Amino acid sequence: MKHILIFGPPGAGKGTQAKLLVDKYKFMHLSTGDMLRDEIKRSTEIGLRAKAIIDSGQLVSDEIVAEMVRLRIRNMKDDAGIIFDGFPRTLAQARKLDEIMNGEKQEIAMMIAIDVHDEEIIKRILERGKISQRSDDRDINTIKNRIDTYNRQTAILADYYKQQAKFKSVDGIGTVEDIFKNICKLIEE
Ligand code: B4P
Repeated sequence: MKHILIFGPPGAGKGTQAKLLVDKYKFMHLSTGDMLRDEIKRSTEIGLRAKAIIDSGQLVSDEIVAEMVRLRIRNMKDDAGIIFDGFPRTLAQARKLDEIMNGEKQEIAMMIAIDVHDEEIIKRILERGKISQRSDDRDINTIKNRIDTYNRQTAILADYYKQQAKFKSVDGIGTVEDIFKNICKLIEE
């Protein structure tokens, strides 16, 4: 089994590329953003707590997210591996993930970062906000907070995986198909 982290700022294309990878390689798709939106839709206790946090552009607590991930991994069947999309987002989450994977006798194979500059991601998110139901995609201040949160709490994870020689990156500017081809090359290397 091959477990891969798709990494990058909000709106870099993590979800877009993760879905294509799942179709091609039959990975299990683990998107903490999707999981949290599902909790919100079902008005669960987690969902009620997460909504305001997501709408302000902050991160939901490490404990809540890590527990959701742990349960999901435990239910893994005979997938080819897991595509982690939007997780981990803090150092504490990365350490927790190592702990969970060790417990399952599994290991992260690589982190693939999608590089996109701020101007482009703001444009993409606002564009998506016109058609999606996502309230965090419509307000420019929320989007700027999400980018700021990424720079303060998440970007540091690149170093964590570089130290383990697991870090790779692709240019995230270009067509979805070209970026996908470049990601596949990294996976198949
Ligand atoms: P996420 O759902 O992970 O949201 P995201 O970072 O905006 O999505 P992504 O990068 O996948 O963008 P996409 O491919 O759709 O998180 C939402 C919130 O949930 C977070 O802010 C946080 O509050 C909370 N959360 C999630 N995980 C958490 C965690 N682990 N810990 C704590 N809190 C957590 O692409 C964006 C747009 O660009 C799309 O419209 C797409 O069509 C377009 N696009 C994609 N590729 C393109 C390309 N090559 N060219 C042009 N447009 C492109």
